[in-house]
Amino acid sequence: MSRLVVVSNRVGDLRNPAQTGGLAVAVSEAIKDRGGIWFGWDGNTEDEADRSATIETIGNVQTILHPIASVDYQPFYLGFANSVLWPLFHYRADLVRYQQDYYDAYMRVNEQFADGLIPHLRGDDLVWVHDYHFMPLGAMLRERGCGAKIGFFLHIPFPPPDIFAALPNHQTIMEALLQYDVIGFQTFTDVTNFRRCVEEFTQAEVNGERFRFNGRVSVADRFPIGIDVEAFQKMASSKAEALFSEKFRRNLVADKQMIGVDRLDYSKGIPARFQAFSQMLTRYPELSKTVSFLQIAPPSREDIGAYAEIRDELERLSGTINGTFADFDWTPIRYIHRSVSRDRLAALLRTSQVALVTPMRDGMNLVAKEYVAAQDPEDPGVLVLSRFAGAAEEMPEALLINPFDVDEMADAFNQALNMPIEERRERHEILLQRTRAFDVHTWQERFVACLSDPGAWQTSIKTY
Ligand code: GDG
Repeated sequence: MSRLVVVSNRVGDLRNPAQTGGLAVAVSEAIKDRGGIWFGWDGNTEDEADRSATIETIGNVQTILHPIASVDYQPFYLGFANSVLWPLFHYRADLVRYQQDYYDAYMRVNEQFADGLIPHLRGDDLVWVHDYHFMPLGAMLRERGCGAKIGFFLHIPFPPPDIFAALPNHQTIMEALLQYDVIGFQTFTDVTNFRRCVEEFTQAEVNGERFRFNGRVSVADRFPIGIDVEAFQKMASSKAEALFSEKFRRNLVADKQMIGVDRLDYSKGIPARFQAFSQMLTRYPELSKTVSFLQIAPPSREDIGAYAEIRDELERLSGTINGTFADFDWTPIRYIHRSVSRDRLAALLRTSQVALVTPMRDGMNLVAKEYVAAQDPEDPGVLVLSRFAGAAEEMPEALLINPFDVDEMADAFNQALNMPIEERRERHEILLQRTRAFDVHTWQERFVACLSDPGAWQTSIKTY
């Protein structure tokens, strides 16, 4: 069996099951299954003359942590990755803050990673590069003579050509992506957008989802990411009772709870969700004191202006809503701006009657899947899901909403709170089946199978 070499910006903490962030959670599960090397940034920006990579072995996984110079960190990570690519790929061209030196640092860090990784690679390895931080890495490994199979998986959406064209370096990035053997996305929409960008911005020969460019053939497909359903179910049900009875029921005056769990990010649609909750209380005054809304939103990328702004906005909105609707015995919104442990999170999802997953745009959204896994199948809660989350493609039995339409959301929240038990069970059963079918193990196995033999891979793309 070929060795798996995973590359991502952050290396997950394999000893800590409570980590936050979709990629770290999912890749940790995947690499523990198979073993191999996990190569990434060591999280350090201190400059020391003799700093070199730190190598550690944890079970069947070797982690190699590579430093990034502090002069590069800001323009690479906060700059190009998170102030250019992240907003652009989430269709927010208005938030892009492009600077040439951001791009230069992005390319420099990718070169350094290629230099750092190449001595560890063997010809028969399967190299699996993750996410927007490392789009050019595969091409740079090729330039250094790497003959191994190299695949790339994008965790976030891939935008259509009109948006992608706003990136001054779009052609270089497209050509670099075509140096991978496999280019994986979360959804059909992403694959289609990518194919359209190949057609518009490169000279590649296009044959369905196969592309030939500079003598190399690559294949693109969707590999929807999932969760470890059983592990999450276990976490949700073992702690649920204890937590619920001990802490929650005592404090909670309202009968029902709605929950949102998101890194504090503008792509997640939290302000519109707050507004829709407020609108729901105005439209359906009978719900007053019967429901409270718990929003958990741990801090994320706080050094970037757009993130500081959204934090201010949420504090203002939750204050205004509580000021308007609260009573002596009822707090409508509880907004928690810090990270909660993973088992507590699982228990909170289980004890909430409705989950609000309403991103404006999201690659997949694992919280939607975690909520489904956490439910008691006899008395399951209702998932309200944005049609712009990648998860919506596989989860049409959720209550799908348009996160730009606050009125529609308010009505859907009310519908979710009042949904009869038979309908809840029916919807949940199918959602759980599909969450199992597209779990994190399937995701990993399908990607690795495709990367092992890209020429023989049958793409799963439906015809539009
Ligand atoms: C990216 C893409 C894609 C959240 N708060 C806490 C906490 N979390 C955990 C959740 C979930 C993970 O973090 C978040 O994953 P998401 O998928 O929802 O979102 P992103 O972080 O934006 O992930 C996304 C994903 O990559 C995977 O490909 O689905 O579209 O944007 O697991 O439960 N965990 C703990 N405390 C918290 O307060 N312990």
